[in-house]
Amino acid sequence: MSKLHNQLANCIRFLSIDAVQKANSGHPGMPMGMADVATVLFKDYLKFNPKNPDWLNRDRFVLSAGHGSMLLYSLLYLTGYKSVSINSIKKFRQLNSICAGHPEYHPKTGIETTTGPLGQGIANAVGFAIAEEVLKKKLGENLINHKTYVLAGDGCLMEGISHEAMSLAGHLKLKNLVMLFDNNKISIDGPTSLAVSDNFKKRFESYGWDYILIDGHNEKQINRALKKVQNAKRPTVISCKTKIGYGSPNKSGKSSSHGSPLGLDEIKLVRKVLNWNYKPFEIPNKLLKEWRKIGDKGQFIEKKWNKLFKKNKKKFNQVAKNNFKNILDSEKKNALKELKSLATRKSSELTLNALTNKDNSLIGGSADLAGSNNTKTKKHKIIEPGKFDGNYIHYGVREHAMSGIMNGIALHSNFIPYGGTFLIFSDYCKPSIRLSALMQQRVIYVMTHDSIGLGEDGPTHQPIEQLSGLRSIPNLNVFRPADRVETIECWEHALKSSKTPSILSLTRQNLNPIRKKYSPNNKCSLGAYEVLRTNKKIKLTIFASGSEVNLAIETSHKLAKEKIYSKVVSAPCMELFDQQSNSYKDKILNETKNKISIEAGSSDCWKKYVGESGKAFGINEFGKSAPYKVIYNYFGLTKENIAKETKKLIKK
Ligand SMILES: Cc1ncc(C[n+]2csc(CCOP(=O)(O)OP(=O)(O)O)c2C)c(N)n1
Ligand SMILES: [Mg+2]
Repeated sequence: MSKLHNQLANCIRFLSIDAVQKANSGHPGMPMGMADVATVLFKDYLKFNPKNPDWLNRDRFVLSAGHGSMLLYSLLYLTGYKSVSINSIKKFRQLNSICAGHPEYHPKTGIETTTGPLGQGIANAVGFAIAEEVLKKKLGENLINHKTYVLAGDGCLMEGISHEAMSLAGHLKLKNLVMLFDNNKISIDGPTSLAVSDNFKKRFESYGWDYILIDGHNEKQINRALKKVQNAKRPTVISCKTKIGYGSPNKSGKSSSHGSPLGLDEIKLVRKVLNWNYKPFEIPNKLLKEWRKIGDKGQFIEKKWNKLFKKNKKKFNQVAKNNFKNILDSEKKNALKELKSLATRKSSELTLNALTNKDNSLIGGSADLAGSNNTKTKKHKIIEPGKFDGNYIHYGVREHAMSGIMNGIALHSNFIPYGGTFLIFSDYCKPSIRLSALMQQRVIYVMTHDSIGLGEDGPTHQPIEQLSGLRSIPNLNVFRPADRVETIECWEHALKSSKTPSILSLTRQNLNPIRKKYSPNNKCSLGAYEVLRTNKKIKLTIFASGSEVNLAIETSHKLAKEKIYSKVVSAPCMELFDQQSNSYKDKILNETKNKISIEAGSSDCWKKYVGESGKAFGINEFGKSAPYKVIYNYFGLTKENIAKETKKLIKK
């Protein structure tokens, strides 16, 4: 091993050790163990330009083992990214430092994605690799030809999402995807042998990946492996045998170096062992210069690329151009011409049919429920193994990976991914949905069969607490449209929300149209709005969403016969309603003292609108297997029962 290599790698090691020590928390073991691999990757292979972190054709480096965040921050500082200064490293894990406990995505920083929940980064990387191939088909191989590297540890590979994501990546033959597996055989509880006896070679080869086993501290072996993957035909795992906490005489190879400061005495010993005679946070000029030279190379590569890009910029802008608003406005007019009873999943399909066009940036898919989620239209072209001239992904029964992959696709460039499953299986997507929201990514989740209205499949498939759980995730819009026009409007809002992911909660069963007159305004963007009143003067407000808006209307008419007048408020998106002006909210919420809500799911989240004196009609137990009208009846979600209960409430 060359002396220079060792010294460059030690820069990463000591920045990591010192930052964790100063913060008095963090994970030194992984950066110490993977410093050699990262040094060779950044020095000789990774194509990146710290002066323009978001350069379109850069190689993506994803730190799936997000606890080793100091590895990434050290590399960003050393190679000259403006985002990370030595001062920010000194503020590792302190309020508002870019060097947060785990990497948090911010544009133009070199932090490509938010990681920490183990395994997510692997799915993100698969998304990056898919997006790269699809964009390459649109712009040409001269322009788009980058790799995606993902650093994953034992923990990432124990997570189920790693299986889902790697299996799909192998199937699709994502040859530009490279995993650097930190094979140190240690996790928090101790040696991985406590819980794992997988044969990694067989595991990965069965997915269709190439597998290369190397000593992760041997510069030559690292180099040889990285050289080889440049011409790979399939995704590759480079399994790097490393020592966690490399260089620490008492803690290396042990879980004690995983997640706590080494301690001042031990750090002294590491400095001795690795022959590092510098103060904490000191990177000698000579080495900093070497690292900056590595970072500077990218400028020239990008400059050359830019010349080519300029000639093709028109093509790129074409891909980025989305004419959604006009398309959806005509769609609304079409819907009003037809006015028939439709499931909102079908309305969503009709909307997608209008939107789908190979030149725009939508990439659709579903987790083996294309026909049920109505996510695939006749116009879609399927993305197949090695063939990326398409815009639809069969994700297979892999909801979690689908969601993590969509995050990667959204992060990559200007693609807008959407993917379908049943709303009940949003639970299988939840960790990635949360990250879409945290990272402010425009990912659209098409979740159908959104209540007991799915009928016979029964309680295992009938969402109860899902809507209210999803609504409690910050920066996530949960849409539950009531008819075709609302479905179009919710799609429109989701597409234009460039910093917020959306859930479209859609029905299996048919719904009668509610919006029958054209309005150029997107009323769903208000979150909640009046759809009916039975008199000018009213004494009841009925809130409802999705399939229950029809029920609310029937109930309102029934009560009107008994001279109890009311208005019905369709509330397709609580989050958007909550953001409206106080005067608008006041008008909707406070016209009457008596308020009820109807939604076929947990009722708690409606209490903020109906108040203590109101009543939220919903379902707070598991569903039933039966034809859906029977189930609605069983749970008292009928106009007769709701009218009866409401009269009692008004009398009080
Ligand atoms: C989904 C998830 N579960 C649990 C954790 C807590 N956790 C953080 S690191 C870790 C062990 C990881 O082991 P490994 O990937 O081998 O990392 P190493 O100790 O080698 O650095 C665990 C369980 C987490 N971050 N994410
Ligand atoms: Mg490990």
